[in-house]
Amino acid sequence: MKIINVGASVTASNDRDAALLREELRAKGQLMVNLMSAPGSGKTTLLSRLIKDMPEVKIAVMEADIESAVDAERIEALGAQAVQVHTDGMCHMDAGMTRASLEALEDDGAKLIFLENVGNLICPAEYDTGAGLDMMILSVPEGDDKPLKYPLMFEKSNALVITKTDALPYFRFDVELCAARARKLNPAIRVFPVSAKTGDGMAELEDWLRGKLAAWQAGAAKEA
Ligand SMILES: Nc1nc2c(ncn2[C@@H]2O[C@H](COP(=O)(O)OP(=O)(O)OP(=O)(O)O)[C@@H](O)[C@H]2O)c(=O)[nH]1
Ligand SMILES: [Mg+2]
Repeated sequence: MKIINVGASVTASNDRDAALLREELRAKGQLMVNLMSAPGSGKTTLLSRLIKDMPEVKIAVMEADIESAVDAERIEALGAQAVQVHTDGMCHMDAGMTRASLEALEDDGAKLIFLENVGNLICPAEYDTGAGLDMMILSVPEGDDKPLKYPLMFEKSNALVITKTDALPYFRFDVELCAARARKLNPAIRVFPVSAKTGDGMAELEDWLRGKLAAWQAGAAKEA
């Protein structure tokens, strides 16, 4: 009886597709940000706030969900281009699915493109989407122990946004302890405590994103 594990070859082929996609986007000066979190952590609310707060940066959004178009409708209502992506039951996006989603976006000059990944703290971290930045959200009601229980997403993310800080009085959540747990897994991770509801802490996150976009585009210009 032969038993073979084909998981590694699927991952390797996805990694190649993702690397190619990333270079194509870089050549066009487009920074794609893969936004991951558990369901309901506040991804669409955070994106809505970024679109309102950063009018000088043209933003487009790909909303990946198993069903419905409610998130894309929320983004379009703000005047930004959005495409709703249905994953046919899958709990993550891979590089091929992301390329197909990007092709559905019209080229309206957007330089910052967010992929709101499927709400799930586990599977999305396992697949490289081709994004230039990986960003995750952990919200205060979820608890500060999540880096201990779901380490992979914290290891893979460039930034951790701790959101719903306006709810800190009602939950046992130690922001410093959570940040320390995340940094133990990933010393380079940037941590941004914010409330997308009140706007608290959003300016720091927005400045970081502006800096990352400028660096991404400068890298592309240098290579051209
Ligand atoms: N108090 C508070 N509530 C928030 C904040 N951000 C989001 N919420 C609420 O959290 C709930 C879920 O927010 P969404 O932005 O839809 O979350 P999501 O991660 O996009 O959800 P899915 O796409 O379904 O995974 C909504 O009721 C929001 O109003 C925040 O900063 N503070
Ligand atoms: Mg959403």
